Amino acid sequence: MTAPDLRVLSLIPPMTQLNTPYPSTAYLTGFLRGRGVHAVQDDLALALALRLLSPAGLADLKRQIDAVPQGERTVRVHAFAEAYPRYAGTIAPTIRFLQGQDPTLAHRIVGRAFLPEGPRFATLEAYDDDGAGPLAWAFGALGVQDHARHLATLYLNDLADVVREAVDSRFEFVRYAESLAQSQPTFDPLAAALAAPPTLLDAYLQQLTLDSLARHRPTVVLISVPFPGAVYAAFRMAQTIKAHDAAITTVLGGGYVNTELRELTEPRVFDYFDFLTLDAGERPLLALLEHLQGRRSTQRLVRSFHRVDGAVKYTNFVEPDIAFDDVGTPTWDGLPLQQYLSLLDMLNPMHRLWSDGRWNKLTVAHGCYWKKCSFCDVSLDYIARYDAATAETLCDRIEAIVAETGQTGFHFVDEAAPPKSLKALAAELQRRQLGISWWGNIRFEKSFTPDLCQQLADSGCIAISGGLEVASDRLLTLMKKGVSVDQVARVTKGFSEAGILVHAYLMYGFPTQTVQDTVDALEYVRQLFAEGCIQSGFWHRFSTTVHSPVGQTPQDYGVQLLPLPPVSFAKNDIGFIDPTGTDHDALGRGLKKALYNYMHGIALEQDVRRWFDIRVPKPKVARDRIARALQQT
Ligand code: B12
Repeated sequence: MTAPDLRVLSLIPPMTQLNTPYPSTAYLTGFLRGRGVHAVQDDLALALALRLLSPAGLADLKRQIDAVPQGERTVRVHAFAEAYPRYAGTIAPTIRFLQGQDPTLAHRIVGRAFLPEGPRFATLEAYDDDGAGPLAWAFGALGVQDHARHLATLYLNDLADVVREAVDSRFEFVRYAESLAQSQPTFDPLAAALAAPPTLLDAYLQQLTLDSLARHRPTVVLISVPFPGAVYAAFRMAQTIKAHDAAITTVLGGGYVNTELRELTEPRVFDYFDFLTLDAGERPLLALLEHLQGRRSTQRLVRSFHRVDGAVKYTNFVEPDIAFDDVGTPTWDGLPLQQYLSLLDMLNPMHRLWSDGRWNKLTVAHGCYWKKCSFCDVSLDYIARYDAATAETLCDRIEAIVAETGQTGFHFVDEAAPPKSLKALAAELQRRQLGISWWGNIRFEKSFTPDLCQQLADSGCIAISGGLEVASDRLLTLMKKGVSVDQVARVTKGFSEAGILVHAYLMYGFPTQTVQDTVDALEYVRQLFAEGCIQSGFWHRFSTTVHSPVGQTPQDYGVQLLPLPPVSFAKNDIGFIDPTGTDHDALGRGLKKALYNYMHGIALEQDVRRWFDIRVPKPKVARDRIARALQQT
């Protein structure tokens, strides 16, 4: 397709993450360029953070605080105002340090006299619950750079607290005003927020949007909302674009739309956006661009919402999606790759990979090859439509991305990368001698043999995460996870022995889960750490979504859904009643405490009951259960 008259700008709204760009605009821009469309991109999440975290940004913050009477300031805000000259003097060098542009500053930062230290630094001295000791001890194991990055991250977190308390209570570095969009049945809260006078952050975003328009002079702006925490800003950006030039076509898409806005009937959304599209963006966009060129009627749009005579209309003229082999190579061209911030927030080794380092993001396949887990949105396209590419195609993409970005780290963003594809990919990476590092999410399949784990490590795999969910064979079967605890033990041991960091996604609160199940799950997890199978983990509280099997056939899981109010906007989470009546909140506290300590190698031999602050039964799992599982092959 040639489209000389169309100029497409793709934007990432605040906030997503600060260490690397969220990949949707890179995918769409790469795809559109491959089809001859003039396409460019900007990351306004990073731009907003850098605008705020600058000497001029802190001066604006201080001015706003000065307008508040002393007596009305919170303790944090007061502390910031007192120490303002030190913040103003340190912000620019600290940002440069976090961008990796001035590493020698680390020595001054770890000296603890350079950065002003607000309340967030108290965590360094605080004793963590039950035994881990002051967090500071962990720095014994960290180098100077990491230690300094952690301190600089605390400094930024202090500033984010001040912004929240003085300027905009909805602000966080990885989500912004999330509650206005997440599972919000009506548009009313968002509409009210959008009608309110702009906060300092809104004003910045407005200016950044106008700057981007001036730079790129687009005729079409694609705004991508992967998560609820990017939605408010997306609407603010669209508001600015429409006020600036109503003739610019605005389009909204991304993971949030694909998940939560499928039943949209709210016409006010179209005061901001001309079109919304669902699922993989490539095919709907081609159709839409043809429409904008007058070559296709609105009746032939693909998976698109628009407004007709004041009502929302959904059109899905069925055309096949673009095969994953043909979507082309994402491009990061136009994004300021040297300006992302490598933050070191938590000492959880896997979370560290999420927020630290500029990873190129790439999918090994579209969708999930398993698509059965009953807690997952298996009915949606991004899970249900499995479509793989050859190892040659993937390696071509990898080579092109390394050549373009100069960076060799890859995060494979699949829900669960397929073992067969990973094996072929590893062989091709080795054959071409591409010295990349990579990590991503997998399922703990039997097919990950120790030999395959070693081959993956040799091809550059440094870490994997996978779901152990509730470590209980009964519940793993009920949730159709397709793995057993013993199998997870053997597979994770294989990865660990190959030198690959293993992170387990853990879940609690699944339908019918009893206190005994939870205690037993923790006992398994304890043993997996003690036996060196896993090094990292995180407990998520189970929640039901409307597109998951639990949300669709709750009776199969022994639970009853709570009715939802009428929905005209977002629909996702849904409450449920579990007749088991287990107090998961109380148990969750114990699980998190235990895991935190296990990740530091602490108390691995002790009875798991010690972590709970409520009375719990003895584990029914034998203390050598995992050791025995590891002896079997
Ligand atoms: C990898 C991943 C992560 C990683 C990395 C996140 C990151 N910042 O890069 C980790 C594990 C850290 C993560 C965290 C979270 N995630 Co996540 N994550 C994913 C996953 C599996 C892939 C995302 C990805 O990179 N896809 C590749 C890109 C290219 O695909 P895409 O963004 O969907 O873009 C395509 C289309 O959507 C469309 N499109 C996109 N934008 C636009 C715009 C326009 C205008 C158009 C026309 C089309 C279009 O075209 C693109 C190409 O086809 C998705 C599920 C999935 N399979 O997509 C969930 C998903 C996006 N995550 C989700 C959530 C909720 C989160 C968290 C908020 C969870 C939490 N509570 O903490 C956090 C937020 C983290 C953050 N602030 O950055 C949800 C969002 C659903 C929702 N309710 O909005 C998803 C959909 C999974 C789910 N169903 O739960 N996540």
